[in-house]
Amino acid sequence: MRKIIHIDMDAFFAAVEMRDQPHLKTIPMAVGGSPDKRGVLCTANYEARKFGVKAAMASAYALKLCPQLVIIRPRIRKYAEVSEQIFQIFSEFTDLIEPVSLDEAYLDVSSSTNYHGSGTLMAQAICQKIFKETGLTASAGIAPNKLLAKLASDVNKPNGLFTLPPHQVESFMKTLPVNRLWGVGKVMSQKLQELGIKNCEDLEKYSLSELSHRFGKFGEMLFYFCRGIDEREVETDYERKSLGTEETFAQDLSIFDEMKVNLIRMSEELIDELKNYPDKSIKNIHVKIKYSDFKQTTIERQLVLKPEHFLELFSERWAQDPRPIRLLGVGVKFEDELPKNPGQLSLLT
Ligand code: TTP
Ligand code: MG
Repeated sequence: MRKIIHIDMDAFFAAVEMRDQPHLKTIPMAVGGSPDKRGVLCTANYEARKFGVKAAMASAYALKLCPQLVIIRPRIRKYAEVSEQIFQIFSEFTDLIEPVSLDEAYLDVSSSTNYHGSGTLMAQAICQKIFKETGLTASAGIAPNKLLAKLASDVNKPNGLFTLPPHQVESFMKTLPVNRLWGVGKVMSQKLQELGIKNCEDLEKYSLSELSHRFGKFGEMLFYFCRGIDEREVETDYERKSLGTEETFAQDLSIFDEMKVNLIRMSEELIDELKNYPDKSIKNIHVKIKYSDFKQTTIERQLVLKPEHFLELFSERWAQDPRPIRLLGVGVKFEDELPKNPGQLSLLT
C-alpha cells in the first residue's frame, strides 16, 4: 500500500502578501491585475472569498462583488522564492516529489521510515516546518494514492490535515460529486449530468466497458477513479524525461514474425499511453533487445512516432545478430522542458 501526501499552500500568493504587509490580514484582498487593464485575479484571501471573489475572476467584476477589495500586483519572484523553500522542506522527507505548481506537490513517502513511517505524522511535521520557516500555512491530504490525497487535502483546508485510510475510501467516495474527480471539467461534468450521474455512487453503476465505450480511455479512468482507485505514480521531473515499456517473454522468441507481432503491439500500447502526455514533445524513439544469453542492446533514433518505425529500428539491429531474444522494450525520450511554472501564471496581466 502506497502512502502519498498532497500538500497545497493556503491562498498562496495572498498569504505571502498578508505576511509581508500585516494590515492586509483582516481585510478582503486579492492578488492580480489591475481592473482598468482588464486584469484578472490570481487568488484572493479567505476574507475576500466570503464575497464570492476567487481566482481567475476579472478584477473589475471582483470589485463589483466586493467594492472594498484591495488588489495587490503579483510579485512572482517572491512567490518562487517561497516555493523553493517549501520544496526544500519536502526533500527532507522524500526524494519522490511531483511538483504540480509553485504551491502544490505530491510526495510519495511509502519508503520513508522516520516518524514510524506514519504519513500523517510526516505531513504534520512538514506543515509545522513550513510555518516555522515561512510563516505561511499549508493543508495536507494523506491517502493511498494521488487522486485521494488531493481530495483529502481539501477536506480541512485552510491550515488543516486529513488522512484517508484505506478502509474509509469506499464511504468517502460514494457521496463525492463527480466534478471533484481529477480530469472532470465542465464539459465532462455536463455529459455525465445528462446521464443522470451526479456523484461517484451514480458512476459506480456503470461497467468498465460501458464507460470506455462512451468516453474512451478517460472512461476507463473514471471507472477506477469513482472507486478511489488510482495507479498513477508520483512522477518526479527525472522520470518524466522518458517513457517506455518492456516485456520478458515466458519463452524466448526465435521467430522473426513472433517478435514483430509483439513489437508492434507494444509500440501501439506505448503510443496510446503517450496520449496522457499531450504537452510533451518527443526527442527520439528507441528499441531495446535482450538476447537469451542476457546480452543487451538498444538502438535509438529521431523518427516520427509510429509502430513501423519501432519495427524498422528492431529489424535493423536484429538482422546484425539474429538470435533468440528474451526481452523486448520500446520507449521514447522527451525533449527537455523549460522550468515548470504553474499554467495559471499566464493569467497575469
Ligand atoms: P491554488 O492552490 O489553486 O489556490 P490558493 O493557494 O491561492 O488557495 P487555496 O487555499 O484554495 O489553495 O493556487 C496557488 C497559486 O497559484 C495562487 O495563490 C495563485 C496562483 N493561481 C493563479 O495565478 N491563477 C489561478 O487561476 C489559480 C487557480 C491560481
Ligand atoms: Mg493553494
